[in-house]
Amino acid sequence: MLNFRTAGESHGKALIALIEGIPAGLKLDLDQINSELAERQKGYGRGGRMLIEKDRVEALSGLRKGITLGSPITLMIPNKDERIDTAPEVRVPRPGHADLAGALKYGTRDARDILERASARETAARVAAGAVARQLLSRFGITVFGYVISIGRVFCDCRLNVSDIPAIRASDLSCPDKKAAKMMRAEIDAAAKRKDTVGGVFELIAKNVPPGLGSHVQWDLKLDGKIARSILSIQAIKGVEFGAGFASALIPGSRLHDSIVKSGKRIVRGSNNCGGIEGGMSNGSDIVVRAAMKPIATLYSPLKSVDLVTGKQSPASVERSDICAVPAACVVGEAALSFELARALLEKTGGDSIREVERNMNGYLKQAGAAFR
Ligand code: EPS
Repeated sequence: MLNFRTAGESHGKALIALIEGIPAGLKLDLDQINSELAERQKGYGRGGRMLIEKDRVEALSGLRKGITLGSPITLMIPNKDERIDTAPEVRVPRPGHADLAGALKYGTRDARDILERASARETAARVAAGAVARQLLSRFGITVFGYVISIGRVFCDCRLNVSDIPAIRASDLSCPDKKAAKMMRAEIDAAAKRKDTVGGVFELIAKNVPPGLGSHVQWDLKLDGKIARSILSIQAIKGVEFGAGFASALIPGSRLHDSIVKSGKRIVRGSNNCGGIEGGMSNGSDIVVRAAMKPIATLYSPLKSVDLVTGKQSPASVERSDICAVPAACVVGEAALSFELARALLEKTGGDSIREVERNMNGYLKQAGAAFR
């Protein structure tokens, strides 16, 4: 089964992604992975760390002449800001971060032991793993992209498509609506001036996903459940919704559910309020997921906290951080969605080599999916 693990601390030697289950015979473009990593690093509102790092992968295993062998793939991203042994202790936990819960759990008074791994720096490794999954998906014509819908109280009222990807990438906020992006920048500047931080919402879309990925037969096999878990596990994500999401609760069934329409030989849907997933399975429509990111927990005007050594009330520790990291989280979200879709695709098709996967997929599409393509 396709899976990945990450290792590495924020200021340790490196971050690692270990990916198992990618079939043999897939040509991996490392430049493509690096460009995803660069995308994660950009974004208006990012802090000083991004000026230090230039994230790039080194492939340590799983490839021969740039082609996957079917064996575990190890990707390493070295940290330029490596100083874990000399970095100062963090004795006053930051509200909203993993500091306090982690310190209590591990019985330490130095939250540095916790934050080094809890840091969103770890998401660089997730993006590397997701970029590998994305290359597998593109063999099957599946595209995943995302964009920022809101920063703080500023919303972009756009519905974007694959043709908008270059404009999304060209935007420092992953939002090609120039008017909205200008107001988003102002929202970030205002937060910075107040010594505050700001969150937002991003939307992810997967196009050309064949129907029948995931399963209705068991709770933990449902595709929406798997995608939601993966996205909710991204640092600072507090909410996930599919299609009409929370608004589904307000709309009557007669208007919410997506009619099934015959169009020539094809079966198409009248709308996509379900976000491309019904009964825990992809239904052939675009998969549409949104995620809400809370504001970054490190505040330059710190909240009340307690010194874990003296036991006295004290302002929370201040670490170098970002004012806003929603565009970066959007890239991590794309990686998470890509990986879950690649896993679901391989669960459907099986196959040790990419040719075997293609053969199985083509057979399946001939039987069931052709009507949807
Ligand atoms: C991040 C690296 C971190 C932070 C941020 C994300 O770098 P440093 O802690 O050295 O400044 O910029 O992490 C957090 C916001 C957090 O709360 O942990 C990165 O590479 O994305």
